[in-house]
Amino acid sequence: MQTRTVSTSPYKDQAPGTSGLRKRVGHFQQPHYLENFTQSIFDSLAADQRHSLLIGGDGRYYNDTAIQTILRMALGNGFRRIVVGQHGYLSTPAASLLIRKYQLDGGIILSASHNPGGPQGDFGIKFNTRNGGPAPERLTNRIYQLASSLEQYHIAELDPVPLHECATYQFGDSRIEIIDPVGDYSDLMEQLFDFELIREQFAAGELHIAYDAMHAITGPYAREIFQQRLGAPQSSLLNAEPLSDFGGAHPDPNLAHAEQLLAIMNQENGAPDLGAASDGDGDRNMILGRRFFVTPSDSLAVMVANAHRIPGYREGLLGVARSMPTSRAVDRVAERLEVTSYETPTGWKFFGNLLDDGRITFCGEESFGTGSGHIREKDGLWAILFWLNLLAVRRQSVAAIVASHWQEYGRDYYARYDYENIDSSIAEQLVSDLRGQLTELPGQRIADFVITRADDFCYKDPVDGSLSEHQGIRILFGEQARIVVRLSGTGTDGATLRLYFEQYEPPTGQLELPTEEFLQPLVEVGENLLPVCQKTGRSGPNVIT
Ligand code: VG1
Ligand code: CO
Repeated sequence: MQTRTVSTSPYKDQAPGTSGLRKRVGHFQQPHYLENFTQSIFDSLAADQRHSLLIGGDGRYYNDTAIQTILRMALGNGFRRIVVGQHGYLSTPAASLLIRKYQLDGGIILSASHNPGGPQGDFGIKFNTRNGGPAPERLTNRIYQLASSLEQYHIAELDPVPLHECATYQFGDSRIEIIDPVGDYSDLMEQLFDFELIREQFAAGELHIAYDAMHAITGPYAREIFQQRLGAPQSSLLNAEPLSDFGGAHPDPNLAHAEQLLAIMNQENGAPDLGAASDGDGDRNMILGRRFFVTPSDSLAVMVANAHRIPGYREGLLGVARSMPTSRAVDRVAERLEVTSYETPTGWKFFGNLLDDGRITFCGEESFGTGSGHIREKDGLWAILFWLNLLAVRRQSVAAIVASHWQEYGRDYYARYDYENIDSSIAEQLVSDLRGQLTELPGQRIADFVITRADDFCYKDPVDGSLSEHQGIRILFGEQARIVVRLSGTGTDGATLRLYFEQYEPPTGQLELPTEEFLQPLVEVGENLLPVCQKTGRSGPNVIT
């Protein structure tokens, strides 16, 4: 095996965002673009962390080509053990598990998550460290710095390695292992949840699920888990065949994009008990009951409140964490359970230290992300199995479980407004104008709301002391309500402005109103503070979740 060192010149735009480097496919196809970023990842690692590597992706367009390049570069950079998912497939949660289970130095996951795929779509690359979690900011900053001045990369001369069968190939001192991407993950799920109980209820026709893999990576996992191991009928799975363009759709499990599933769950008669979907790389989840949507923030709170009913979590909880824009519903449960609730910036990388340090058991984000200490990524199928297990134990509907939760803790009405692809300079101006008013806002009254606090969220990691500043603007209206404003770090076109609205209603209040109606006055306050429509000429957000 020959290795070549290739001269290159740096790209200045290789800054990882909330979850890795994401660009249009065409952008990645520029000469040396992928190679430069990959070399920068390798160069960012200490010498003793460059022995073993996991590689896989969500099967989107360009996955195959990129994997072959990264494989050759891993060999060219002296990695001794390289583990690859069969067909190049690995969901993000499975990748996290395998890094941990096989004690690898890290992993490269090829995915742009919920962004559309195909030749005109998006591609992405992220690096996870030894603990199985996304590279922390310290490392992503270093990767960016290295990429900005990179002059060469190393690559082995090699024919494409066949990925369609599980096999081992030896090249000099290095070994490439093509492994089953599904088995270990399914085994872990079987340890955490009561598969026997779910299987019995499926067999008796007492429990039904509709699961939409959205033509993304979780199809093969769902077949193994729901069909093979739990005995659900084939008809419970939708779009379970991974396609490189996700069938032309948006693999984003929310009310705007999972139309087919929504139609099934909204049927007058015969809808399944649980409707669920995952995103492109399998780390997100959406939970639906019959004509009922569970907000991800409520889902996290309900899961924490019911953890003692699930085999993997019977021993009790260490603590919980939520990203700052996630509603405060889980804080109420944590308080009742007398455990700490941490508030972190957006992005799973901030949960890693809390999990590693034994401070939390569960964590989640409003963006359809929920997870626990079983791995170091959010985990779509895990969350769905948790709910399935809960339905089997409580023998109640999703809606009834959530309603009883609200009756006990009150309800945090919640909505996120996304204004996608707006002119970057307008978006930045809007945010900086608001930032400029932060000191004068407290004490001001807008309609029925009095601002008690306004700040730019800054997080000090309690484990390593690192500081992350400017993580989003919080406008607090006492304990009653909150508006959060931040710019997305995962988009590939212009800027996406996110506005998060949340208002609390106590158990004695009105718990069953439509979210839109209940939040309308607060949304108007938002438009008053941040005149997005006025400044962009839009009539409203593109997506409301
Ligand atoms: C979005 C979500 C964030 C999530 C991130 C990655 O980031 O808001 O909560 O962690 O996507 O999820 P942003 O910066 O666009 O708001 V995934 O499934 O795309 O890895
Ligand atoms: Co994702």
